[in-house]
Amino acid sequence: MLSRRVPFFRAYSVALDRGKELPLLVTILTISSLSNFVHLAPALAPIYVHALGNHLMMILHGFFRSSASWRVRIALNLKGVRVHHATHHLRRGEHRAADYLAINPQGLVPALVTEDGHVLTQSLAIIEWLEETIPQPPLLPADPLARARVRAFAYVIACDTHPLQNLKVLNDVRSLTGDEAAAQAWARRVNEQGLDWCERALSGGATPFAFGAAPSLADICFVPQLGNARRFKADIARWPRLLEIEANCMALDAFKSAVPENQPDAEPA
Ligand SMILES: N[C@@H](CCC(=O)N[C@@H](CS)C(=O)NCC(=O)O)C(=O)O
Repeated sequence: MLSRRVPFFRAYSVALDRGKELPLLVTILTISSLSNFVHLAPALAPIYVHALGNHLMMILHGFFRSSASWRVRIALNLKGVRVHHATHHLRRGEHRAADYLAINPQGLVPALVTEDGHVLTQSLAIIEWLEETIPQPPLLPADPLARARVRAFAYVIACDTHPLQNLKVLNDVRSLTGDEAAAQAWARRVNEQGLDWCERALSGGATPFAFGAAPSLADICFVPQLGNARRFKADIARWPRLLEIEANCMALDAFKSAVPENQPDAEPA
């Protein structure tokens, strides 16, 4: 990648990861360097354009493998919102660094920084904020009963499944048992229990997506969780209806470009 090879680009990407003030500084320095080194103008112009563009963009703090970040990436894509990605490597503990705790004191990803600097945390709160500020296409049905059903399905994943298998819980299981195999088995079982319920809730349905003809908050939540289930080597064949809906989701660019492998910080499997 350019940013790995060229020191200036590297400095620029680091600046982007720190927030909005540093990129502005870089922009100003770039403009002043243009007046001194006019011959560099064509090479520096893309940085200038990128930096200015970045000021008009929200920043999504996340991690490629984080399924809560993945939910927000899908919702942003469905709403047609482009963001700058600031990444924090969870295994290296970067989400517990002081500069990230200043953004989200809970030390979890995702966090979304709006164009005017407001910080939003908790994936479902972020998605509901997007829904309220950019209503089209809707991620929740209009009917209150139907909305409650979609939300209940999403909460099975976001409240009753994912929190039991996130990194800090698995680290606790590891330290309590001293046994990596036990931690992996725990994560697999939690995923199987949550997704078994999702399968039961949707089996017998014939719609392309979980709750109808278009993707909703329900699909946004269960698709990344299926990704976790695969990572923890769950027996995914037990969820034929979820797999069928997942295939329909993956036919959409919004879902395809949100997968961990397609993120700027992705690592080989
Ligand atoms: N309920 C939160 C969960 C956020 C969460 O647990 N994020 C994980 C990544 S998917 C994380 O940051 N884990 C770091 C850790 O457990 O130390 C949400 O939906 O945003």
